[in-house]
Amino acid sequence: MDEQPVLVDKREGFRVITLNRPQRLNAFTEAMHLALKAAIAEAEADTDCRALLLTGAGRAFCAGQDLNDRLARPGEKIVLGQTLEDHYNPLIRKLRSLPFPVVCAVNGTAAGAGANIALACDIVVAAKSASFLQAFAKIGLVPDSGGTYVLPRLVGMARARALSLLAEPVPAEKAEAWGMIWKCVPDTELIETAGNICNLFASGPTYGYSLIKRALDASMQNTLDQQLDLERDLQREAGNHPDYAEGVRAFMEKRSPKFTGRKSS
Ligand code: T3D
Repeated sequence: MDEQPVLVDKREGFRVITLNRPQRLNAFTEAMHLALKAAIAEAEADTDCRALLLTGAGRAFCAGQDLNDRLARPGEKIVLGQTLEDHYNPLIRKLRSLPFPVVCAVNGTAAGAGANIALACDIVVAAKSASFLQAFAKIGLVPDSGGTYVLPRLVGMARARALSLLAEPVPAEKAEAWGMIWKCVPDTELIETAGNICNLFASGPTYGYSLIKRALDASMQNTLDQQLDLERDLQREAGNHPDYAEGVRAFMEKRSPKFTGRKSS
């Protein structure tokens, strides 16, 4: 049994969550799901936490579902769907709806649900040696954890279809060139780059960030008219928050703003 399937490191203004089953390329077991859920819930409950950095231990980010838990005995049927309902789907919804940004530092292979968990994060930075693999078709499954939703929107339908059907890995540099991720960096710079982004978020206008997340997520299915209305409503909310007044005051006074974080939201 794993001692700690997920590690949590509390930094100034953000937390680093590391998937920690390196011997199985950080593949998900029930225990790892529960540990990750608890770690994210604790981060959300801590109003000093203004960003998350998600990464993996060892040479992979995450190889998706642990297939050792899925090996059927002769004649036995494995009934899938429940793990998505209980764990993967709530995880994706949670990552998208957290009231602060989530940065994913993809340190190596991100396969199956592991790839789509990475792509659900707000900013994805990948090491040059990393790759993204929609591994599902290799074992007769359908991309899950939001893959069929997010992939066509990130890379277009032609690439989404080929990646899903052929299950070919996308190296990090190509993922960046295709607009699948924010940035590919040398391996040695990955954690520093992702940490710097989290440091920026840790002193940024957290409430405004949460509204940006909401606006961009809604734009995936809204018409232009609906989106214009939403922007108006969210801008109203942003303008009523003390961070807006502070941002403008700091600009006029030619100094760095002191945003309030989550405590006054
Ligand atoms: O409820 C449900 O089940 C539905 C939900 C589904 C969600 C999913 O994620 S389904 C997709 C599951 N994931 C995969 O199909 C990926 C399987 N892994 C691979 O294809 C390859 O391991 C990689 C491409 C990710 C990496 O290849 P490579 O050559 O770098 O490493 P490797 O030698 O294959 O793996 C290293 C070890 O990790 C190895 O163990 P060993 O031989 O050293 O004892 C391998 O078996 C283990 N490992 C890798 N992925 C998994 C795994 N063990 C269990 N489950 C895995 N997913």
